[in-house]
Amino acid sequence: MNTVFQKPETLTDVQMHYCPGCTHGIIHRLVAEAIDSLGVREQTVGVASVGCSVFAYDYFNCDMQQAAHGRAPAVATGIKRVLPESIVFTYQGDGDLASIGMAEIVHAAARGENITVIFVNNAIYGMTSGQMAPTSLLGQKTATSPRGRTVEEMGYPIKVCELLATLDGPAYLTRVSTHDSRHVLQAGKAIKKAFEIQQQKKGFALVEVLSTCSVNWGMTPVNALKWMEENMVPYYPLGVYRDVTAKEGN
Ligand SMILES: Cc1ncc(C[n+]2csc(CCOP(=O)(O)OP(=O)(O)O)c2C)c(N)n1
Repeated sequence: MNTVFQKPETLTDVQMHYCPGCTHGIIHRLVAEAIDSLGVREQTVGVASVGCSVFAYDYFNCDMQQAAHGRAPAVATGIKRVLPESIVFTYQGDGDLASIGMAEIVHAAARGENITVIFVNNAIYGMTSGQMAPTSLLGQKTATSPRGRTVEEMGYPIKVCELLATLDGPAYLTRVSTHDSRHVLQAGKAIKKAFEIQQQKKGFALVEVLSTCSVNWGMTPVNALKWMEENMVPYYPLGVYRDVTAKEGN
């Protein structure tokens, strides 16, 4: 019998702790598949951030380092500069990357650090039970915006890909989604490309992956996917915001 589907080598056997309907697990798998397919597991170092994915070091079967909240791009910068032949990625939520870690990511992108950033945008602080994130949508009810986010009180949600695209440093910026299987496949391709960019020493690559948080959104897993498609995708348009390889015709 042929094996047609199996766990990627870059995932351990540890059972993930994610809530039903959360797409962190799918995104872990896509990252692991990309590392497997490029054959770089032995030289890869992942940087786990703080948030629901804090235990990523238990789930990825490669070298992992834990960073303080928001500081993953700085930790990744250090690892990559000391070990330039390694493949270094960060895995960060939107609270981690776009709130406490905003300065870190902007400067790593501006420096054009040759690292891969997986940015999981679920529009909320998941781990700490649903406070408003910089990416929470207008009108979105969270623990700290119980009547819904308003421009008057909280300002506008931050579009990270668009913001980083104002810098000259990044080599690859793209936004993908996990709301259905077609988009999950596209997300996998983007994540693989973000690792290839690093392999080719082209510089900073970030993939923003729209993700669910059904428990803190107060929805069933199915409704959370639908809400993501109907509300997050229109505000956070999917697509490529920078691709230096496009100019080269690759
Ligand atoms: C210095 C510091 N401040 C605050 C916290 C509390 N904290 C832990 S996770 C988190 C937010 C995580 O949200 P996000 O990055 O969106 O990831 P998610 O859990 O949604 O995947 C916060 C504020 C902390 N651990 N350390």
